[in-house]
Parts: sequence; structure tokens; C-alpha cells
Amino acid sequence: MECDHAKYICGIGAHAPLSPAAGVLTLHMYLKLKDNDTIAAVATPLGEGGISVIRVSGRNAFSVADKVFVGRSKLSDSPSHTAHFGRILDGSGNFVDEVVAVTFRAPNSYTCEDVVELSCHGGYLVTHKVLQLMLSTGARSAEPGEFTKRAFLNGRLDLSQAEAVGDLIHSQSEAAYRSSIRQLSGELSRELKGVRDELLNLASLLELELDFSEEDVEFANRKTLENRMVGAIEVVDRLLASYAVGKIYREGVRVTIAGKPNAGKSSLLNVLLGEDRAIVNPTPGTTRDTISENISINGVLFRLTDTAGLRETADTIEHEGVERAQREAENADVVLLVMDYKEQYYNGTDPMYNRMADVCAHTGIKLVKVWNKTDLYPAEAPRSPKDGHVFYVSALKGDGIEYLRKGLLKLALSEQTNEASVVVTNARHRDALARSRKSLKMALETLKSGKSGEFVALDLRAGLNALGEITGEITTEDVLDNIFSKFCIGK
Ligand SMILES: Nc1nc2c(ncn2[C@@H]2O[C@H](COP(=O)(O)OP(=O)(O)OP(=O)(O)O)[C@@H](O)[C@H]2O)c(=O)[nH]1
Ligand SMILES: [Mg+2]
Repeated sequence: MECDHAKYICGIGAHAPLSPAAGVLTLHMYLKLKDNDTIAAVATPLGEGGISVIRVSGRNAFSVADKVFVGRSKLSDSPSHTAHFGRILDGSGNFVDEVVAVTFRAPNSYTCEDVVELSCHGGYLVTHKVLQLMLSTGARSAEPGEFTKRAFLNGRLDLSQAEAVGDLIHSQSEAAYRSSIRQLSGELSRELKGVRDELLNLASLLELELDFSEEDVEFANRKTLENRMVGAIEVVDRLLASYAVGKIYREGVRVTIAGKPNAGKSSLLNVLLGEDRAIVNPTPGTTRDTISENISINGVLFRLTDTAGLRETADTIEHEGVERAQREAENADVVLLVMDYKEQYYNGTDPMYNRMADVCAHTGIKLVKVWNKTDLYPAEAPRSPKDGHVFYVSALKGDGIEYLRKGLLKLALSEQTNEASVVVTNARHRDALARSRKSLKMALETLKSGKSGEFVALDLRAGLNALGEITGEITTEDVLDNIFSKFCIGK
């Protein structure tokens, strides 16, 4: 991938409303960052393993590595993308390790700088020694995410793609992995570029008019402008709406299993997990502390928490457990309210269930009612869910569990996912989209009210800049520090 060094200078060009004082990346800061001093870090996890990789990047990457690496030829004289077997020797000529050094010449490397990657034997001490040698010969220790930050500053990745690298590393479910790989491939960037180009055209048209304001000409038909602006807002709206699903892909769904003692909560956890994790016992009050486990349904992560049965109790330990159960329920995305089917059978449901329904309705938590132990009433219990919020199961026999799994997935994704559409997973992106939408709506209102194009253009530019923050065309040092400090060292 070619690097575009000029991009971030252009990004804060003539129309950018933010002054350098507001912390925007200025040309001066950019050039300082571009100073590309040489950094080094271990890029693989610390510990024992087959190999460990030490990554060196920057102006002097080759000469730094050559001071300790002895192979057939000097790395400085080697072409890009070649691997070299050799030895690492310390300052006194002592043999430290055998390594393979791989060379990448700027701009064809992860950082767009000169890079050397040394694969040494995996092990804490040997890795540490090789890194220390790099640091003593002219490299400095890389900060968290500094390699990826350089890739961004050098134009190899935009900011949303750089964030996708972090998400990819941290992804814990198939869904999180899939969404981060799509973002890394530039899907979100492309969608945003489409809207930005459109808005940029509209703003330029309006600004051109201003240059000819004396002559009172109108370059852009107002109705056409309005329609085009509405189209752009629709795209922003769609991206914003996708965040609810994106958050689920990224973070999973928190499910609290609640209900009265002995309803079969722990049995339900076990059957969903496919293993006997929680203790199941006929004595009410068996579960006293919360137990959490993860399951995956179609690649989406669900974090299930089994809780103590909800009831008034004099036992202090059990009482504490019940309070924890209530707190867990309040922090959940979904509450699975497990009830003994006997209660419905005898038509004597508990007022506690209505209280739970009220709490969920007020807090926006999704409530799923699970009538359990249907095996005891084979003739009467319905076999399939009446709707997406009520299920009939037997945790003991496994009946209806597949329906429940599918229902949970459908409920979590709110039936609105379309595999093909771009999903926003990042809270920073959501905030920028929301700000952009606000400005664009204002621009639209101003346009409709027939005010001068000057005012419309002002809000359009604000909307554009908010979108530019997502991909990093407009950015600040603080934002960058915040993003890259969450990365691991060596990435
Ligand atoms: N027949 C039948 N028995 C069940 C079913 N689910 C659970 N049980 C039994 O009900 C009893 C209580 O089950 P648990 O899973 O421990 O119930 P719990 O809700 O976790 O109970 P506490 O932790 O005490 O609040 C055990 O004897 C289970 O074997 C079911 O679907 N059918
Ligand atoms: Mg239990």
C-alpha cells in the first residue's frame, strides 16, 4: 500500500474551522511527529513460545539492527522484504541468540518507515536481552500503539482502520472479529467518503455562490440541494442506527438469569453452556453468589450470569446474593426471568414478575420470560414460543432450548441486521456521527428557511468536519493519544 505523506496536512486545509490552538494537528506538529526517530518493542506476547518478534521502526532501523546483528550481509545493504539468518552479539561480542531478521524498506512496511523484525527464540529472558541491545544501540522504547500510530500518521491507514486493528486484536467473538476485519478493509471509510464527497460538493457550490454574491446568482437549485442534503443525512442516520447492533458485535450481550429460588436458573445456565457449571439442587437458595460464563450464538457473544433466587430472606449470605442478583439484572441488556411452569399451570403468578417487568420497561432492559419444567406437564405446556419474549422450556430435558437460543439472538440483534450493510461499532464514531447529524439537520433547516447560503455552508462544514474526525482527516493530539494508548506495546 502506498503511503500518502501529504494527506493529513491537506486534511486541515483552507476550510477547516478549528484553529491550531484548539489542539488540531498542525503542519508543525505533523513534521515533528514525522521526525521518525527509531523505536523498538517486542511485538509478540511475553512468555515462553516458539519465537518472539522484536520490531524496530524508524530512520535508523537498519543501522541500529546492524550494530548487534551479524549475518552474511549487512541489513543496511539488503533489499526490502528479505529474510536473513544470523546471530545477535552484545557489545563485548558475546553470543546472545540466533535470529532471523526480516527487512522492510520505507514506504513498504507496516509503519511506512524502515522496519526490521527480528525473530528470536521465544522466552522472556532472551527476548528481553535482544530488546535491551536494540535500546542500547540507538532505538527508544515504543509507546503503546506507536507502530500503528505511525502507520496512521504516514497515511497507510485512516483512523477508523487503525482503531479496527485494536478491535481485531481484542475481538472475543466471531461477530466482533468479522466487524473489525470489515472496518480494517475500509468499508466504513468508503461509506463515509461517499457522504463527505457529496457534502463537500454541496458546500463548495454554496461557497462559490458567495464569491459571486454581488451579481446575485444562484449556482445551485435550492430544491436539488435540499434533496441531496436529505440523502446525505439518511446515510448518517443509517450508520447511527447500526451502532446498537455494532455494540453487540463488539461487546456481546449481557444476560442475567433471574427468578425465584428453585425455578431452574442454574439448570438453564448449564444447559445453555452445555456443561455442568453451576450447582443444581432441589433445595431452594442453592446459588448464593453470581456465576458468569460466555456462550456464542451464531458468533455473537452472550455473557450469561446466574444469580441467587429473588425472595425476601433472613439469611445474611443469601440476602447479599439476592441483592447482587438485583444489581446484575439492572446492569444487563437482557433479563431471562425463569419461572416454574407450575405457576402458570395453577394460574397463580407472583406479583414479583410484574415488578421485574416494570423495572425492565423503565430501564430499557429486554425481558424474556422463560417458563421452565414443562416436562412435568407434557400434555399442557406449549411447545414453541408464543412471541419473541416468552419461551417454554425444560432445562432438565433440553426441550425448547434451541428456540430460546435463536430467540435470544433475534432479540439482541433486534431483527434489523443486514449482513451486507456497514455497522458502526465504536462509541467515538457514534458521537461524531451524532454531531454531524445535528449540524447537517441545522444546515437543512437553514436552507429550507431561505436564508443566505453562507449560513447553510457554515453548518455543512461543521457536519463535514465531524465526519472527518472518524477517519482522522480532522484530529487532535488528545484524540490520537487516547486511541493509541489503549493498544499494546509493540502494535
Ligand atoms: N423436572 C424438572 N426439574 C427441573 C428442571 N429444571 C430444574 N429442575 C430441578 O429443579 C431443582 C432446582 O434447580 P436449580 O437449577 O438449582 O434451580 P435454581 O433456580 O438455580 O435454584 P436456586 O439457586 O436455589 O435459586 C433441581 O432439583 C433441578 O433438577 C426442569 O426443566 N424440569
Ligand atoms: Mg441456582
